[in-house]
Amino acid sequence: MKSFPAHFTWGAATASHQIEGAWREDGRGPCIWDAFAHIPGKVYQNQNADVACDHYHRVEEDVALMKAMGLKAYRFSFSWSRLLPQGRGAINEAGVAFYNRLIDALLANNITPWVTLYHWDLPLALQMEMDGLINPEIADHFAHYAGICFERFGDRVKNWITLNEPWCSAVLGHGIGYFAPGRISQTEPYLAAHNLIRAHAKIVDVYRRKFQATQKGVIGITNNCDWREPKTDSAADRAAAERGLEFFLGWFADPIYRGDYPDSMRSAVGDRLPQFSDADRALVRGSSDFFGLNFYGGMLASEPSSEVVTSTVPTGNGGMAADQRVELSDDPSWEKTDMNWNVVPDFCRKMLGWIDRRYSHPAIYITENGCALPGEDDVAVAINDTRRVDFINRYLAACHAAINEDGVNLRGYFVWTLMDNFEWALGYSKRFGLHHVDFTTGKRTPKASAKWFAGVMARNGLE
Ligand code: PNW
Repeated sequence: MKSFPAHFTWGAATASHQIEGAWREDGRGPCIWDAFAHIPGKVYQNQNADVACDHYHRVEEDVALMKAMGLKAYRFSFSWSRLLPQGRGAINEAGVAFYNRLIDALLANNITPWVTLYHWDLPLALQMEMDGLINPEIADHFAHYAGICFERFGDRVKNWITLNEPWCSAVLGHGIGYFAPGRISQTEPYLAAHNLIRAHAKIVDVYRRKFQATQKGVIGITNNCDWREPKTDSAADRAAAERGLEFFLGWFADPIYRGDYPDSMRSAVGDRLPQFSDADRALVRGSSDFFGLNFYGGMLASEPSSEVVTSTVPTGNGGMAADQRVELSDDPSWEKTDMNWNVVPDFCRKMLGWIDRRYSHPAIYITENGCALPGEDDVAVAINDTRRVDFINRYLAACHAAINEDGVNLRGYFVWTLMDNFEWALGYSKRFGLHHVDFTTGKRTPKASAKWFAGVMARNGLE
């Protein structure tokens, strides 16, 4: 048996926009993903999250699913425009009541809530009135919204994540237009990223100054990164892999843990990369109590053989490809998920080691890991998801090795995701859930992986 440390956090994750539905009920305001999904051609088969898993009307049932599998922690996000329909101004008390019901139900069942304040569903009013994330003033609106959340929920919520995957908001939302708000630019991703980092720091500052001493919680940020493995042992390919990691994770984590963007980005991006003011730098540096990581896969990296052009499809998660100049490829022997993402558990261990070294041994939580598998529309196929069990088992074995052999301070692991849901631009066509959802009837059915993961949590280890 591979045992995990005592007090290791075991959980599952979701996000408001992907599960809640009830998009115009009880005073919820529209968000940028509502607007984006309603533009024909932006989402697979013009699907949208108007209903999604209808979690808004099924909270008690969904907490019962968690209880049935012995879930210890549940990571979910608040819909900003359900709490503040215009992003600022009046509070929607019906939205507060909804999250109170959810939080109280979790606590009544001994499930620890982990709340993400922002998982991509920016209130549409803030996009229309002030251009959303590319306006520096957005950071103050984030801080104001967060302060209301701490005030209303911080007596019971002790684990806060400011932002989910700002890389996606920057690159997919403002670089290639694949995600809301659908903008295409070589400049705006750096502005959006910069303002998100500033927003994160301002949120943490509010928490630390006004709430942390009395509420006694922790607060951090979740970033995503795919591993970059040098394709050959050449110095050029090793440098390309390192540059790839700096453009992916260093972009967001270096300012927080080291005080500025990586040098490789400064030299490649030049004037398009914003500077931190002294005041901002002071707030940003040290602004995370833990290191949240969403880990899904990786690719081989090499020095490009010719000029790199930027494409508008998210192949290989290249991100700002022309600036970073890294050629990405797959090893043909790799198994792939339904997302076409590579199944590379060894790379999870390498990623954890890289973070451990570069950022001086932080407490790390894997806040998402999981896989979409083909054929799971059919519930009979979905309930026999032995490939998902194998996937999670292998990634957890890699985590176990990182902890025990490499000394990495990994404190928890959340599966993405509790149940099949709205997978952004891919609509309902990709299923990551531990539970199958029939999107016609709303019926939830546990997959084999839910039962297997229940055992892992119960014994705090792998058999
Ligand atoms: C993460 N890409 O997102 C998110 O945090 C989840 O909301 C999402 O459902 C999950 O992973 C599975 O996709 C990503 O195309 C979505 O590069 C897409 C990409 C990266 C991350």
